[in-house]
Amino acid sequence: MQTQSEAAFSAANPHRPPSERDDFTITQAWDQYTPEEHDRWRRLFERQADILKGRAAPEFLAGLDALAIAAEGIPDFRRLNDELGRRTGWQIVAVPGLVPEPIFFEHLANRRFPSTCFIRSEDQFDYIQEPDVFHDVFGHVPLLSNPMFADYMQAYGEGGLKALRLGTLDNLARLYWYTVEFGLINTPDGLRIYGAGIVSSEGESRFALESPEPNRLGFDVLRLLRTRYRIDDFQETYFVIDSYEQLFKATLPDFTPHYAALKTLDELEPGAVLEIDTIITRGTGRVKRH
Ligand code: HBI
Ligand code: FE
Repeated sequence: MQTQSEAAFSAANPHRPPSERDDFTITQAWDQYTPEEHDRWRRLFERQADILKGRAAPEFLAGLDALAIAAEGIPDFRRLNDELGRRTGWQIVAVPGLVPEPIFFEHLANRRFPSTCFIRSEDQFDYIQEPDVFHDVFGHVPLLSNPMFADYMQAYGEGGLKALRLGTLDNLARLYWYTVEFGLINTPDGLRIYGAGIVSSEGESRFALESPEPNRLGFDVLRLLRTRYRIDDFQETYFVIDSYEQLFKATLPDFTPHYAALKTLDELEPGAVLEIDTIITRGTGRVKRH
C-alpha cells in the first residue's frame, strides 16, 4: 500500500516507482517548462520583489542577487547549485512535493534542500496550500546562501532525525514553522521578514509587519517548541530573532532537556501571550475573515 507521498511520487514519475530506499528525488527537467509557466513565475516574482522592498531582511535580498534568482523565469537548479554549492555547500534536489519527514530531515542534514519543481496553476496564483517551486526557490533558497542560516538549516535537519527517534517531531516542527517559514528579524531599520512562508505571500508580507492583529514576540526556543500553529491562515503570533547566529546557537545544545521541560509545561495556542514573553507588539487579535 503506497503512502500519499509515494502515490504523489509515482504520479510525478510514472517511469520511476519509488522504492523504500528511494530519496524521492526527481529531475527538474528545466527545458520542459512552458512559456506560460515561466511567465507565471515572472509575475509572481515581480509582485513580491516590489512588496518586499523595505520589508524583506537584507540577507534575503542579498541571497536573491547572489544566486541571480530573478524575474525572467523559473531558475534551472543546475545553475543555482553551482553558485549555492560554492557559497555554502548546499544543493537543491528536486522532489515532487512534500516528502516523508525522515527523507526530508535526511536531506537537510546533508545540505540538500528538497525543492518542488512544479509551479502553481493560474487559479492558485494568490494562494497554494502545499509548496510549489515559487515558495521553495523564491522563499527558501536565497537564505541558503547565507553561511550562518545555512548552518542552522543543517543543524535543524540533524535535530529532526533525533526528534524522529525521540517521538518529539511535533514540537520540533514548530521551531521550523516559526523561524524558517514565518520568522521575523530585528534590524537597525526595524523588523524585517526572513520566513519563506511570508516572503512568498503577497498578503502576509504586509500583514506580518504592519497589521495590529498579530503578536510579535521575542524568539525563545522553548516557547516556540510549546506553541501550536495554524496552517490555513495568517499567523496569530510572529517570533522575532536578533540575528541568524542566535538561531544557530539555539540549536547547538542537545534538546533533551527541552523535551523533558515540555512534559511539565502546557502547550500554547497560537495567539497566547505569557507574562514571561518579550512583547514587541501585543496583537489586537486575528479578525476571522473566512
Ligand atoms: N517535504 N518537500 C518538502 N518540503 C517541506 O517543507 C517539508 C516536507 N516534508 C515534511 C515537512 N516539510 C514538515 O513536516 C517539516 O516540519 C518536517
Ligand atoms: Fe516551506
